[in-house]
Amino acid sequence: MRNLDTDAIETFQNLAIELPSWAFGNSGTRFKVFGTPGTPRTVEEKIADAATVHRFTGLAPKVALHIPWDVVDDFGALRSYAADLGVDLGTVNSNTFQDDDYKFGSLTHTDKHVRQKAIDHHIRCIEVMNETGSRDLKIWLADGTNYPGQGDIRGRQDRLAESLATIYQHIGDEQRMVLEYKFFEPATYMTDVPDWGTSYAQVSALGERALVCLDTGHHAPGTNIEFIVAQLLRLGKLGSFDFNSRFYADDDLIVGAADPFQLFRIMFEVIRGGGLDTGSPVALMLDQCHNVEEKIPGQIRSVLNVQEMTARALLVDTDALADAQDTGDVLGANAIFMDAFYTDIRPDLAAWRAERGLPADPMAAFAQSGYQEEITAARVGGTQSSWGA
Ligand code: LRH
Ligand code: MN
Ligand code: MN
Repeated sequence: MRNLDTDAIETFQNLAIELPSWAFGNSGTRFKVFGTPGTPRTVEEKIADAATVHRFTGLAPKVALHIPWDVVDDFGALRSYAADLGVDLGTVNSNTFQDDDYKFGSLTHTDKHVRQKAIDHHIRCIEVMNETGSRDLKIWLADGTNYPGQGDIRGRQDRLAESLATIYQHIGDEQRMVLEYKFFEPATYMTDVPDWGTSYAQVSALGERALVCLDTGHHAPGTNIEFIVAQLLRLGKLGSFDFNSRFYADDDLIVGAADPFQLFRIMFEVIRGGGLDTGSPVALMLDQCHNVEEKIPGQIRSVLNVQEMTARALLVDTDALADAQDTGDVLGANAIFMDAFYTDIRPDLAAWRAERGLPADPMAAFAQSGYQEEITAARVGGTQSSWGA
């Protein structure tokens, strides 16, 4: 690959992206969820579609589950089913946001019975992880308040800390817990884990197998996300990413669609901080929904975007950059950075794939493969899965 030395090539080859099962189901806005021909009706069908993305790109060897959206009788059998299709089951996402009992919170609730119910759900998720062979439990909470005075901010943090500590005791030696933050939605005044600092404070109190999850759509507009990436890597507390992109809110759009330069800057810091080194603890996951576009190509496009910006970030001449930075050459340093970003590496990536027996153009190869037509014909009857089921 052009201009990449051996180390950079090794880093590049380490790229592996986990796909969210829910990206293959129908999703929409609060106004309408559109059905799409061929949409999976079962967890198995979602996994088959995720495995297809991996087959065409070689980039997506794991599928993340969301519990209870992806509940099956036998998770061990699901693991074997996935393995037969060439993928592993990845992060298990807990869900304490779709139950009437959680109206005023889950792990932070004032009622200890509701807190216990939410804790028990997480313990069930850890049992699922034991069966699926998953390493990570990802916790995102919808907990928060809508009006000033509605809840005791401090008391909610204390209850959160206590609930998390109880769950953490069940995390196995080879397992980890990642805590995802989001500064808004569904709560409107404050959320209980609004930012990386809160997540960092909470997980730091637990132990080394508790880490922060950074969802790129969960910040205030204008936030310098790559700075947070650099800081968390520096602190050894960046556990995982939920990649997506956004124009306005938590839009869950294709990663790199809204702002490819931001994705480049993030990948530069990931690489700089060792996040793509062999054995790195950073899990790269997508958390996206495809409302109006086709889902499988939507996921193919997404992983290719991450690959492309990773390759471009690896093109940065870091020695020259360090020199320019050290000598106060502001414009020189910026030019070195931008040169890499502006380099069109797509022909090199196509050649790279072809050399490895992958389609040079995965989007075109998928379109010509007949897979979409096959699932459209086969998946009739039953209920299509959607975000939330
Ligand atoms: C919340 C979130 C979280 C959920 C997912 C469906 O906005 O990013 O990761 O698990 O969406
Ligand atoms: Mn997320
Ligand atoms: Mn989100």
